[in-house]
Amino acid sequence: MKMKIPKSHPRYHSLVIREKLAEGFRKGLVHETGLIAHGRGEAFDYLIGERTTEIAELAEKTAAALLLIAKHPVISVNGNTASLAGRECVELAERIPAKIEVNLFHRTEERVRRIIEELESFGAQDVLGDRPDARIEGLDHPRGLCCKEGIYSADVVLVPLEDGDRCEALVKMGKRVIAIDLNPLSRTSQRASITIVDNVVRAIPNISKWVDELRDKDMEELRDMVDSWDNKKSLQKILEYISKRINPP
Ligand code: PTJ
Repeated sequence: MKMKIPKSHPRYHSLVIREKLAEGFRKGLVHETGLIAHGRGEAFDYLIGERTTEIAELAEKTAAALLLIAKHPVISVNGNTASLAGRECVELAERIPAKIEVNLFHRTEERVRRIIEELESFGAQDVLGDRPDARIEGLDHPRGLCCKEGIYSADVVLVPLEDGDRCEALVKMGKRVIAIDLNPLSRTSQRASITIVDNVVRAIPNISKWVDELRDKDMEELRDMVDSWDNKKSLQKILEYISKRINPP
């Protein structure tokens, strides 16, 4: 049952996000384990202060630059992402422009269809994912299914809430992977080309903001920005930031 959350509640924003996800579960968009994955994300969000850090802001800016220089960028959408930031993913895809492909860890045709319909309700067109005709190399289970004209041929893939195996497999295929993951220690975070340690709810609109700001820059400048990105260093900074919050000097 839907809960009405009073605005005065001290954890209002966090509860609204939870409610959105629960609604996504009731609508058949979110897998039941997506609720558990969200709990882990919430814990890390709490540790970073439930806001976009300067470190994440820079990652979001660099991600926007990479999406703008990409030849064939694709946004991979799963159940949690569709439910928490579906509209924002569609807006980002239009801005870049990029293709959207629904790619699920716990794949069922029914959930793929529902997520596509949800994205279409926000104006998305030609969402890929319901007729996979290729495989992510090295993943032989249904989550390896993908589309030739989408993830398979992409040079840059934005993957919010990814599982480590797939991220690694995409990198092995020579793609640059932008991950959004609140857990800086996850395998996804460690393997991605650019890791954004931020909530998908804040990260996607922020990447859109940077796409708008950077779109008139010349390609060389955007390339330099991307080439100078050091993902390991950024993850180290976020871990130092979290440890200082836990153990102030
Ligand atoms: O819809 P499906 O079938 O593709 O399934 C999606 C889930 C999320 C269930 C699946 O990909 C999964 O099991 O993921 P993991 O391995 O639990 O990883 C999810 C990661 O996302 C964890 O590291 C969480 O910290 C992180 N996370 C959770 N919620 C958010 C988040 N990161 C950013 N924003 C969030 N709101």
